[in-house]
Amino acid sequence: MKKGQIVLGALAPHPPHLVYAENPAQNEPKAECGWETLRWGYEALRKELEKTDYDVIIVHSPHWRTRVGHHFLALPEFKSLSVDPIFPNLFRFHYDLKCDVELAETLSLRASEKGLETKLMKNPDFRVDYGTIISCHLANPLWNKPIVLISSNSSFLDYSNDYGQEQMLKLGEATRSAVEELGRKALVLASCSLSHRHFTTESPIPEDMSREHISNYGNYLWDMRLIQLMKEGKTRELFELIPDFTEQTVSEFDSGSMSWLIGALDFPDYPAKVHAYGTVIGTGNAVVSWSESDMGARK
Ligand code: 2X7
Ligand code: FE2
Repeated sequence: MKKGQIVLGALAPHPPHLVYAENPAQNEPKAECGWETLRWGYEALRKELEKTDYDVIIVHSPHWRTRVGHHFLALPEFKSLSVDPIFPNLFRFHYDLKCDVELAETLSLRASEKGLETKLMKNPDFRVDYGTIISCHLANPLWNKPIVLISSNSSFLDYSNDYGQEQMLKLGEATRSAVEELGRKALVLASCSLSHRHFTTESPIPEDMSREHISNYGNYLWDMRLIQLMKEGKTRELFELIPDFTEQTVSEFDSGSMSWLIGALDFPDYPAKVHAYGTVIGTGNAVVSWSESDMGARK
């Protein structure tokens, strides 16, 4: 069997507003428009994916939090209604998701060999979180690729940033080895925002873009600093900054999604493609990709 490979990795944020504004048939609430910059960024990512040969999506989501260990969806299909608990007015999405169980099991095994606590989720009634659904839908609205979903373990919060970072690097390495071992061509998605201070009230028309902006200048500067490092291919510096960034901007990076992505891609040193930066209810979000072809272009 040919050795597998991660063919593209992306920072793929999941504000429910983006799916709401796209009006897919699966989502009950309907919008007029909204958050175009980010949606056009996802459009650019999808164009890139059209040219990319991949057979599975591996996603790490901040909204499937597990207290003990790293969990993996491990049944062939999950079908239900996913509702955002904060924005049920924007996101009630009927999903039907297929899983790559063999890859999930191998990933879990490789992670436990590295000393990580792991568990396979085999409850058929398990409801998949909105973070997963949104990132997967925006990257691949056809839903024609199987998914491996990884939970976010709360090691950053329960132990320390250093411990969390160490765990996520191991999980990233385990992800890469499982993909290589099974000969998969994988798209990996870190489903998270950048800065995460948000407004506590919503405008009467959620998609009224005259009300949308970053929550504060400090968070904006932090977001730009991180994006600059991505553009310069400086993922080691980025990795080192994650604890400070997370603390200052209450970022979802405390879920480990971004650290896992960097680990899975083995600290890419080539420039990332920044498809978009935009705000959603005051949070900072960027659609960014690292692809095998970008790396090839530089070598
Ligand atoms: O979960 C989210 C998020 N990460 C960003 C913005 C708005 C809502 O939900
Ligand atoms: Fe979120």
